[in-house]
Amino acid sequence: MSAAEDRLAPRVRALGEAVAAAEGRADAAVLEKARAVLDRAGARVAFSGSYTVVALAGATGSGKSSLFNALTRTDLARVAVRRPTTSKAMAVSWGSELPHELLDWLDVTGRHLVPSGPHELSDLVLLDLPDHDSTEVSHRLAVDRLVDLVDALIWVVDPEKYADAALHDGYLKRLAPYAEVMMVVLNQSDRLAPEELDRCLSDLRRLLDSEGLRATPIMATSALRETGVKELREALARTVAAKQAMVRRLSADVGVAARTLGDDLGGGAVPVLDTKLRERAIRGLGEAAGVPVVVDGVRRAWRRRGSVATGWPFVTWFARLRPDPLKKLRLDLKPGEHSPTEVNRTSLPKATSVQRARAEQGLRELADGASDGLPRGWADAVRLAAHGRESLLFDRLDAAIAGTDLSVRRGTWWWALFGVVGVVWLFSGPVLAWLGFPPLPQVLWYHVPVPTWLLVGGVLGGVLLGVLGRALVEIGANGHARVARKSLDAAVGAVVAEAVLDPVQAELDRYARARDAVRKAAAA
Ligand SMILES: Nc1nc2c(ncn2[C@@H]2O[C@H](COP(=O)(O)OP(=O)(O)OP(=O)(O)O)[C@@H](O)[C@H]2O)c(=O)[nH]1
Ligand SMILES: [Mg+2]
Repeated sequence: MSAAEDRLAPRVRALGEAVAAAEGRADAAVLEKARAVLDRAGARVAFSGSYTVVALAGATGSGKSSLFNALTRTDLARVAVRRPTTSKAMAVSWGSELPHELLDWLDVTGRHLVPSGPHELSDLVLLDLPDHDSTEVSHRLAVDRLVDLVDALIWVVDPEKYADAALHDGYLKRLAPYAEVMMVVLNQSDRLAPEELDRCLSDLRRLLDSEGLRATPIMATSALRETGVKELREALARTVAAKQAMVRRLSADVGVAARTLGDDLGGGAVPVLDTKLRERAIRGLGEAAGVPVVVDGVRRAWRRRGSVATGWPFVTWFARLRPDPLKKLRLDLKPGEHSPTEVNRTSLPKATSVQRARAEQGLRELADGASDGLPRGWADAVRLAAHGRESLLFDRLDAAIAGTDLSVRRGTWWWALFGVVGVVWLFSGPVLAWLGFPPLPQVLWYHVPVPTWLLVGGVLGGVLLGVLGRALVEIGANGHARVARKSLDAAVGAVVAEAVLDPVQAELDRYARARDAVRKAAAA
């Protein structure tokens, strides 16, 4: 097995991967052509990979059928002065039996077997094609179809029409990637003087070179006089013996398809969904879903619960009258407070049109950033990935917020301490009196009786305790708001990742995969 043959299978696989990845994103016609190459490669290898299929193609009257007869030493092909003569492709196969499956795939019904002797051609299927420049559309279609399928092509030209645009612009230029599996034969050489023939051949060579066909050999023949026919048969025998034509042809097919798909994929850097883009999307969607409202609710709830627990009892009665901000949002409910049949949902205000517009703007920015420089089909796919789950996004964000532990249900240990100290402080006097302690002896301190000091101290101490408690509660409220913000950001982040960022990343990965596969498929 040759190196080219070794490389063909992985390259065909890579092209298959690239096509699968680019499905629905790359240009439909480009994908269609690549799929045709994949089908062709699979079928060609399956049907008699040991045969080499060579076709004689060219303008009408160049002498294809005459050369076909000369090469096969038969008169199977009809040769005539009337133009065009050949209307259907005909095949001759050398060997002991006809490769029917291969000929069925080629859709060539006229088929003949030429028994091959020890010094004859074998494993060769030679086709005589109709004219490519025909007035008959069916001829041109048959030629185009078979030019795409055969392993090697012999272009038969004559001294008048060897430079015709129909041949060069219609076929040869675009077939430059197949230069190695083509040959150009200047037939009817008997009609030229030796120096004219030399001039024609060098003119033809120059033309082919300018068209990227340096690797395509040229020969001169006369089917009429049988000059050059032996050399052409030997060249064919070498092509068949090398068993390279099929692989080279398919390899060129894969290369052309991969490069065309590669051009469609573009060559810029694959966009990266960086932290900045991710964070901006999470923040924007979190804000639209009400995270700041909840964080503020946590701060206010902590303040309210803290002052209820630490304040002076008669102050706390008023505080208790105000509804708990989190309960109002149906957040931070105790297990029993959820209706068992109800989905856990917040009563956060519905996103306003401004918030929604900002969320959409965030998604758009994300999609634009993540599709920067991508070809249109891929940019559309990235946009679709970013917006695809948009209709469910707010419900899922709401559920994520409802499910976040805001850690404000439990108070903190020093609230109890403040409560106890406050109550003891408040009731110590009456309790002492009620217990019937003997009145203390009149003691003066700085000319003021000690009980007065105690009363003033008690009042001031209570106020101080209240101020201290409030300051500590405020610090706690801000701290808890920060913690809640973190938990909420994480919950929102998880939803945004799953519904927006992951699908976008998957699309970028798919693009990178297509680019990578196409590069592997193109590497001959
Ligand atoms: N002088 C000369 N005439 C030739 C040669 N080869 C073919 N002819 C003549 O050219 C005419 C066309 O030959 P064909 O073999 O039918 O040409 P073709 O390319 O098969 O033409 P289509 O089937 O119409 O595409 C016939 O009259 C042949 O006799 C040659 O080498 N020298
Ligand atoms: Mg013919």
